[in-house]
Amino acid sequence: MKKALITGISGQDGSYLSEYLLELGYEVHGIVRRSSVSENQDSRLKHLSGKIHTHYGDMMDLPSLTRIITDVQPDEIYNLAAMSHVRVSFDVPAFTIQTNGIGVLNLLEVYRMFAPNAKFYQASSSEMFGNSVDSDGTQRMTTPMNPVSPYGCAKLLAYNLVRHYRNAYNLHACNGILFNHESPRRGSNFVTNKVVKTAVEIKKGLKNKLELGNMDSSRDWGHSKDYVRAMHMIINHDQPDEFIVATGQTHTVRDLCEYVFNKLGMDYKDFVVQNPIYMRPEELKYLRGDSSKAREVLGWEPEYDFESLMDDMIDYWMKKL
Ligand code: F7E
Repeated sequence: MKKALITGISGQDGSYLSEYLLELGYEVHGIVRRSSVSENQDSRLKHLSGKIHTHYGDMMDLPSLTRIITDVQPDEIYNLAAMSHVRVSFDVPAFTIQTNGIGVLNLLEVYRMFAPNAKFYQASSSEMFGNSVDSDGTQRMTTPMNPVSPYGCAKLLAYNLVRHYRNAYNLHACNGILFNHESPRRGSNFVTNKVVKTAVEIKKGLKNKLELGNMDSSRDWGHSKDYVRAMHMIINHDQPDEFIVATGQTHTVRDLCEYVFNKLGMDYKDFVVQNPIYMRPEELKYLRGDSSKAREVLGWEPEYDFESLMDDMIDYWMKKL
């Protein structure tokens, strides 16, 4: 039985990846941080209770990482832990660089010293591209990386550290450059789930407006379930390498509102107002990823498109609220 260790197991991707690896017969371990509201530590993992093993730890706590990796001796390490909110990273830039950058250095050091035969996956991000776009309106492996947020800068540091550790110490360490991926389990302060949840609340008479920031930015939105399958394919490819995971479709935040409100029989223009508190000091304006390498080399294909992703999220909130 293969053993996987997932940092950030309590997040959206951590919970879906756990389910997927359990289905494949893995023994699944994960690192969780202590929270004063203990229910928040494992709210996305409740249904997996008794099936996975969780350990208290933190990316900034080298002794905890050393203890867990030494005890578990994983075959595969998935580093999904991060301060993942781009706008919040402007408020807590040092914390973001520490956790998303130096934290990865900590994990890589423990990995190379205590479990060098394991395979390592790093959750890299399309935010690393910043506002670089090729002339055909796409980001691909050769597109320059010029991040425009503390989050993007930290992710680029981690991305480069993973490549460096692979070459310097001959480790099986790889990067998945994942574009935005969503689901009903997405935090409701990310734009997709915020729009869907609030639109359903408006439909049900629980709210009367939706406050947003920049509605002109475009994102390439896929489903987290499809993207955790890609993580497993990337880490298990013969050669440790870098892969972009994206749908190749892009939509603006305005398109997103239009689709979701229409689906619920409403016009978004009657309810959406702009609030500058949701604007970012520097905005990444446009993302559309070329994932042809992952499709050709790994055989990865997404099952969801933009519409079926949004429908899944709408169904969830219609039943839940
Ligand atoms: O924003 C705009 C906002 O916060 C998307 C993370 O998973 O993907 C995610 O980062 C867009 C931006 O995601 C609101 O300005 C407008 O242009 O959902 P988001 P993100 O910043 O793209 C990347 C790949 C990651 O790696 C990250 O970890 O939507 N927007 N109004 C808004 N965004 C939010 N959150 N809230 C608004 O009210």
